[in-house]
Amino acid sequence: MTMPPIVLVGAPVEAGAGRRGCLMGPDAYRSAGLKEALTQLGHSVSDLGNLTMEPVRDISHSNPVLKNLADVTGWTRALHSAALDLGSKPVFPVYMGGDHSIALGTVTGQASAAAAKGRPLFVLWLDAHSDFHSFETTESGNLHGTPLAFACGLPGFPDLLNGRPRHPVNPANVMIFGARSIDPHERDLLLEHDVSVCDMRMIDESGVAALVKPFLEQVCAANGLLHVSLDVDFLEPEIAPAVGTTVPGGATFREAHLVMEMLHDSGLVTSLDLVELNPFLDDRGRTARLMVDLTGSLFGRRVFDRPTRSF
Ligand code: 6HN
Ligand code: MN
Ligand code: MN
Ligand code: MN
Repeated sequence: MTMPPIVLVGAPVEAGAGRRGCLMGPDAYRSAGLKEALTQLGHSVSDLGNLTMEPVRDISHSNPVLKNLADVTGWTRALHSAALDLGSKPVFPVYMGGDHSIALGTVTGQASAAAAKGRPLFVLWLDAHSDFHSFETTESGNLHGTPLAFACGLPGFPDLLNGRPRHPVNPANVMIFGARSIDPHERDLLLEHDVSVCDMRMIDESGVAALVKPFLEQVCAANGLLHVSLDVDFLEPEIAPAVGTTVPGGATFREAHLVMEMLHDSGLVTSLDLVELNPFLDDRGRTARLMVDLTGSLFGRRVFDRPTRSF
Protein backbone atom coordinates (compact mmCIF):
# COMPACT_ATOMS: atom_id res chain seq x y z
CA MET A 1 0.00 0.00 0.00
CA THR A 2 1.50 3.36 -0.95
CA MET A 3 0.84 6.33 1.28
CA PRO A 4 0.79 9.91 0.02
CA PRO A 5 3.56 12.27 1.15
CA ILE A 6 3.19 13.39 4.75
CA VAL A 7 3.00 17.12 5.47
CA LEU A 8 3.66 18.30 9.03
CA VAL A 9 1.92 21.53 10.01
CA GLY A 10 2.66 23.30 13.30
CA ALA A 11 -0.20 24.97 15.17
CA PRO A 12 1.36 26.57 18.28
CA VAL A 13 -1.94 27.24 20.03
CA GLU A 14 -2.66 27.44 23.75
CA ALA A 15 -5.55 29.93 23.70
CA GLY A 16 -8.11 27.12 24.00
CA ALA A 17 -6.59 25.44 27.06
CA GLY A 18 -6.94 26.31 30.72
CA ARG A 19 -3.18 26.40 31.28
CA ARG A 20 -0.24 27.54 29.25
CA GLY A 21 2.41 25.45 27.48
CA CYS A 22 0.75 23.75 24.46
CA LEU A 23 2.27 26.54 22.40
CA MET A 24 5.52 24.57 22.57
CA GLY A 25 3.92 21.38 21.22
CA PRO A 26 5.04 21.61 17.57
CA ASP A 27 8.66 22.20 18.51
CA ALA A 28 8.59 19.33 21.01
CA TYR A 29 7.47 16.98 18.21
CA ARG A 30 10.35 18.28 16.09
CA SER A 31 12.83 17.75 18.94
CA ALA A 32 11.43 14.26 19.54
CA GLY A 33 12.19 13.42 15.89
CA LEU A 34 8.73 13.09 14.34
CA LYS A 35 9.94 13.86 10.82
CA GLU A 36 12.92 11.51 11.11
CA ALA A 37 10.80 8.68 12.53
CA LEU A 38 8.34 8.86 9.63
CA THR A 39 11.11 9.21 7.06
CA GLN A 40 12.75 6.10 8.45
CA LEU A 41 9.53 4.21 7.80
CA GLY A 42 9.95 5.00 4.11
CA HIS A 43 7.64 8.00 3.84
CA SER A 44 8.32 11.26 2.14
CA VAL A 45 7.87 13.92 4.83
CA SER A 46 7.98 17.72 4.69
CA ASP A 47 7.53 20.20 7.52
CA LEU A 48 5.63 23.34 6.52
CA GLY A 49 6.68 25.07 9.75
CA ASN A 50 4.20 26.84 12.00
CA LEU A 51 1.03 28.60 10.90
CA THR A 52 0.07 32.01 12.28
CA MET A 53 -3.41 33.07 13.33
CA GLU A 54 -5.55 35.47 11.33
CA PRO A 55 -6.23 38.81 13.02
CA VAL A 56 -9.84 38.95 14.27
CA ARG A 57 -11.86 41.88 15.56
CA ASP A 58 -15.41 40.97 14.57
CA ILE A 59 -16.26 38.25 17.08
CA SER A 60 -18.30 38.28 20.26
CA HIS A 61 -20.53 35.95 22.23
CA SER A 62 -23.01 36.33 25.06
CA ASN A 63 -21.46 33.65 27.31
CA PRO A 64 -19.19 35.68 29.64
CA VAL A 65 -16.98 32.73 30.63
CA LEU A 66 -15.46 32.14 27.16
CA LYS A 67 -11.68 32.60 27.23
CA ASN A 68 -9.54 34.04 24.42
CA LEU A 69 -12.39 34.09 21.91
CA ALA A 70 -10.62 36.35 19.37
CA ASP A 71 -7.40 34.28 19.34
CA VAL A 72 -9.25 30.96 19.10
CA THR A 73 -11.29 32.37 16.22
CA GLY A 74 -8.15 33.63 14.46
CA TRP A 75 -6.55 30.21 14.73
CA THR A 76 -9.73 28.46 13.63
CA ARG A 77 -9.85 30.53 10.44
CA ALA A 78 -6.16 29.99 9.67
CA LEU A 79 -6.37 26.25 10.31
CA HIS A 80 -9.62 25.85 8.39
CA SER A 81 -8.01 27.45 5.32
CA ALA A 82 -4.87 25.30 5.67
CA ALA A 83 -6.89 22.10 6.11
CA LEU A 84 -9.20 22.89 3.19
CA ASP A 85 -6.11 23.44 1.02
CA LEU A 86 -4.16 20.37 2.21
CA GLY A 87 -7.28 18.19 2.16
CA SER A 88 -7.67 18.98 -1.54
CA LYS A 89 -4.13 17.80 -2.36
CA PRO A 90 -2.71 14.27 -2.56
CA VAL A 91 -0.93 14.59 0.79
CA PHE A 92 -1.45 13.33 4.34
CA PRO A 93 -1.55 16.30 6.74
CA VAL A 94 -0.41 15.87 10.33
CA TYR A 95 -1.46 18.86 12.46
CA MET A 96 0.97 19.27 15.35
CA GLY A 97 -0.86 21.17 18.12
CA GLY A 98 -1.42 23.03 20.10
CA ASP A 99 -4.42 22.44 22.32
CA HIS A 100 -7.52 20.66 21.01
CA SER A 101 -9.18 23.92 19.88
CA ILE A 102 -7.09 23.53 16.70
CA ALA A 103 -9.67 20.91 15.66
CA LEU A 104 -12.26 23.71 15.30
CA GLY A 105 -10.30 24.46 12.11
CA THR A 106 -8.65 21.18 11.11
CA VAL A 107 -11.77 19.01 11.20
CA THR A 108 -14.02 21.60 9.54
CA GLY A 109 -11.40 22.18 6.82
CA GLN A 110 -10.93 18.47 6.19
CA ALA A 111 -14.72 18.03 6.13
CA SER A 112 -15.09 20.75 3.50
CA ALA A 113 -12.32 19.19 1.41
CA ALA A 114 -14.00 15.77 1.69
CA ALA A 115 -17.36 17.26 0.67
CA ALA A 116 -15.73 18.75 -2.45
CA LYS A 117 -14.71 15.19 -3.38
CA GLY A 118 -18.22 13.92 -2.68
CA ARG A 119 -16.99 11.76 0.20
CA PRO A 120 -18.14 11.75 3.84
CA LEU A 121 -15.62 12.57 6.56
CA PHE A 122 -15.51 10.21 9.53
CA VAL A 123 -13.83 11.25 12.79
CA LEU A 124 -12.16 9.08 15.42
CA TRP A 125 -11.78 11.14 18.61
CA LEU A 126 -9.16 9.53 20.90
CA ASP A 127 -9.63 11.44 24.14
CA ALA A 128 -10.47 11.22 27.84
CA HIS A 129 -13.09 13.89 27.08
CA SER A 130 -15.80 14.25 24.48
CA ASP A 131 -15.09 17.94 23.69
CA PHE A 132 -18.80 18.25 22.87
CA HIS A 133 -19.70 21.56 24.51
CA SER A 134 -21.17 24.43 22.53
CA PHE A 135 -20.05 27.98 23.31
CA GLU A 136 -23.30 28.23 25.27
CA THR A 137 -22.90 25.11 27.42
CA THR A 138 -19.19 25.33 28.37
CA GLU A 139 -18.78 26.11 32.05
CA SER A 140 -14.99 26.30 32.14
CA GLY A 141 -14.85 28.64 29.14
CA ASN A 142 -11.86 26.67 27.84
CA LEU A 143 -12.64 26.35 24.16
CA HIS A 144 -10.65 23.13 23.68
CA GLY A 145 -13.78 21.53 25.18
CA THR A 146 -15.88 22.45 22.11
CA PRO A 147 -14.35 21.38 18.74
CA LEU A 148 -16.23 18.14 18.13
CA ALA A 149 -19.64 19.78 18.66
CA PHE A 150 -18.65 22.59 16.29
CA ALA A 151 -17.44 20.14 13.62
CA CYS A 152 -20.78 18.30 13.88
CA GLY A 153 -22.64 21.54 13.11
CA LEU A 154 -24.35 21.96 16.49
CA PRO A 155 -26.00 25.30 17.30
CA GLY A 156 -24.61 27.62 19.97
CA PHE A 157 -21.51 28.88 18.13
CA PRO A 158 -20.65 32.32 16.70
CA ASP A 159 -19.48 32.75 13.09
CA LEU A 160 -16.03 31.22 13.65
CA LEU A 161 -15.47 30.60 9.93
CA ASN A 162 -16.36 34.13 8.84
CA GLY A 163 -19.17 33.11 6.52
CA ARG A 164 -17.26 30.31 4.77
CA PRO A 165 -19.46 27.38 3.73
CA ARG A 166 -19.94 24.73 6.40
CA HIS A 167 -19.89 21.00 5.76
CA PRO A 168 -20.78 19.50 9.14
CA VAL A 169 -19.56 16.05 10.02
CA ASN A 170 -22.54 13.72 10.41
CA PRO A 171 -22.62 12.78 14.14
CA ALA A 172 -23.31 9.20 13.01
CA ASN A 173 -19.81 9.23 11.44
CA VAL A 174 -18.04 10.01 14.73
CA MET A 175 -16.61 7.66 17.32
CA ILE A 176 -15.28 8.98 20.63
CA PHE A 177 -12.86 6.46 22.06
CA GLY A 178 -11.29 6.33 25.53
CA ALA A 179 -13.75 8.68 27.27
CA ARG A 180 -13.79 8.91 31.06
CA SER A 181 -14.75 12.53 31.74
CA ILE A 182 -17.94 13.89 30.20
CA ASP A 183 -19.76 16.94 31.58
CA PRO A 184 -23.59 16.78 32.06
CA HIS A 185 -24.35 19.18 29.16
CA GLU A 186 -22.05 17.19 26.88
CA ARG A 187 -23.80 13.98 27.83
CA ASP A 188 -27.17 15.48 26.91
CA LEU A 189 -25.87 16.69 23.54
CA LEU A 190 -24.12 13.36 22.77
CA LEU A 191 -27.35 11.46 23.47
CA GLU A 192 -29.45 13.94 21.50
CA HIS A 193 -27.19 13.56 18.45
CA ASP A 194 -26.64 9.85 18.93
CA VAL A 195 -22.83 10.03 18.87
CA SER A 196 -21.08 6.72 19.42
CA VAL A 197 -19.02 6.86 22.63
CA CYS A 198 -16.65 4.05 23.65
CA ASP A 199 -15.74 4.80 27.23
CA MET A 200 -12.90 3.14 29.14
CA ARG A 201 -15.26 0.64 30.70
CA MET A 202 -16.24 -0.64 27.26
CA ILE A 203 -12.54 -0.90 26.35
CA ASP A 204 -11.93 -2.84 29.59
CA GLU A 205 -14.77 -5.22 28.84
CA SER A 206 -14.46 -5.76 25.08
CA GLY A 207 -10.90 -4.77 24.23
CA VAL A 208 -9.75 -2.29 21.62
CA ALA A 209 -9.99 -4.51 18.55
CA ALA A 210 -13.65 -5.49 18.90
CA LEU A 211 -14.65 -1.82 19.18
CA VAL A 212 -12.41 -0.30 16.51
CA LYS A 213 -13.04 -2.91 13.81
CA PRO A 214 -16.77 -2.22 13.24
CA PHE A 215 -16.08 1.50 13.03
CA LEU A 216 -13.42 0.95 10.36
CA GLU A 217 -15.83 -1.30 8.48
CA GLN A 218 -18.41 1.49 8.59
CA VAL A 219 -15.88 3.98 7.13
CA CYS A 220 -14.93 1.51 4.41
CA ALA A 221 -18.54 0.67 3.48
CA ALA A 222 -19.36 4.39 3.10
CA ASN A 223 -16.20 5.07 1.02
CA GLY A 224 -15.37 7.64 3.68
CA LEU A 225 -12.24 9.58 4.56
CA LEU A 226 -11.07 9.26 8.15
CA HIS A 227 -9.68 12.04 10.33
CA VAL A 228 -8.05 10.95 13.61
CA SER A 229 -7.78 13.40 16.50
CA LEU A 230 -5.35 12.11 19.13
CA ASP A 231 -5.47 13.96 22.47
CA VAL A 232 -2.53 13.15 24.78
CA ASP A 233 -4.99 12.60 27.65
CA PHE A 234 -6.41 9.56 25.81
CA LEU A 235 -3.36 7.88 27.34
CA GLU A 236 -2.92 6.76 30.92
CA PRO A 237 -1.27 9.74 32.72
CA GLU A 238 1.46 7.52 34.16
CA ILE A 239 2.84 6.94 30.68
CA ALA A 240 1.92 10.39 29.28
CA PRO A 241 2.22 13.07 31.98
CA ALA A 242 2.62 16.08 29.64
CA VAL A 243 -0.99 17.22 29.47
CA GLY A 244 -2.97 19.77 31.46
CA THR A 245 -6.15 17.71 31.75
CA THR A 246 -5.02 14.29 33.01
CA VAL A 247 -7.72 11.80 33.98
CA PRO A 248 -6.69 8.48 35.58
CA GLY A 249 -7.57 5.19 33.93
CA GLY A 250 -6.53 5.95 30.36
CA ALA A 251 -5.40 3.78 27.48
CA THR A 252 -2.34 1.67 28.14
CA PHE A 253 0.77 1.65 25.97
CA ARG A 254 -0.38 -1.44 24.09
CA GLU A 255 -4.03 -0.37 23.78
CA ALA A 256 -2.94 2.91 22.21
CA HIS A 257 -0.47 1.24 19.85
CA LEU A 258 -3.06 -1.34 18.82
CA VAL A 259 -5.50 1.40 17.81
CA MET A 260 -2.80 3.01 15.68
CA GLU A 261 -1.70 -0.32 14.16
CA MET A 262 -5.28 -1.18 13.21
CA LEU A 263 -5.72 2.28 11.71
CA HIS A 264 -2.60 1.77 9.63
CA ASP A 265 -3.68 -1.63 8.37
CA SER A 266 -7.09 -0.26 7.39
CA GLY A 267 -5.51 2.23 4.98
CA LEU A 268 -8.47 4.54 5.66
CA VAL A 269 -6.90 7.40 7.60
CA THR A 270 -6.32 10.59 5.60
CA SER A 271 -5.47 13.23 8.24
CA LEU A 272 -4.32 13.42 11.86
CA ASP A 273 -4.28 15.88 14.77
CA LEU A 274 -1.71 15.48 17.56
CA VAL A 275 -3.08 17.67 20.35
CA GLU A 276 -2.78 18.79 23.96
CA LEU A 277 0.92 17.97 24.39
CA ASN A 278 2.17 20.42 27.03
CA PRO A 279 5.98 20.13 26.97
CA PHE A 280 6.17 22.36 30.06
CA LEU A 281 4.70 19.42 32.03
CA ASP A 282 6.76 16.66 30.41
CA ASP A 283 9.24 14.34 32.03
CA ARG A 284 12.41 14.55 29.90
CA GLY A 285 10.42 14.42 26.67
CA ARG A 286 8.89 11.02 27.27
CA THR A 287 5.34 12.03 26.37
CA ALA A 288 6.53 13.72 23.17
CA ARG A 289 8.48 10.56 22.27
CA LEU A 290 5.48 8.33 23.00
CA MET A 291 3.30 10.48 20.73
CA VAL A 292 5.96 10.18 18.01
CA ASP A 293 6.06 6.39 18.47
CA LEU A 294 2.26 6.17 18.26
CA THR A 295 2.33 8.22 15.08
CA GLY A 296 4.94 5.77 13.81
CA SER A 297 2.52 2.89 14.41
CA LEU A 298 -0.16 4.77 12.46
CA PHE A 299 2.33 5.06 9.59
CA GLY A 300 3.30 1.41 9.47
CA ARG A 301 5.88 0.68 12.14
CA ARG A 302 5.63 -2.92 13.34
CA VAL A 303 7.67 -4.92 15.75
CA PHE A 304 8.15 -7.98 13.56
CA ASP A 305 7.66 -7.87 9.83
CA ARG A 306 6.92 -11.33 8.53
CA PRO A 307 8.07 -11.87 4.96
CA THR A 308 5.08 -12.53 2.73
CA ARG A 309 5.26 -16.15 1.63
CA SER A 310 3.65 -17.73 -1.36
CA PHE A 311 3.44 -21.50 -1.49
N1 6HN B 1 -9.58 18.62 26.05
N2 6HN B 1 -15.01 19.16 29.69
C1 6HN B 1 -13.98 19.98 30.26
C2 6HN B 1 -14.20 21.44 29.91
O1 6HN B 1 -13.47 22.28 30.42
O2 6HN B 1 -15.10 21.70 29.13
C3 6HN B 1 -12.58 19.49 29.81
C4 6HN B 1 -12.26 19.75 28.38
C5 6HN B 1 -10.94 19.13 27.98
C6 6HN B 1 -10.61 19.45 26.58
O3 6HN B 1 -9.03 17.78 26.77
O4 6HN B 1 -9.22 18.73 24.82
MN1 MN C 1 -9.56 16.86 23.71
MN1 MN D 1 -8.95 15.54 26.57
MN1 MN E 1 -17.04 21.53 30.86
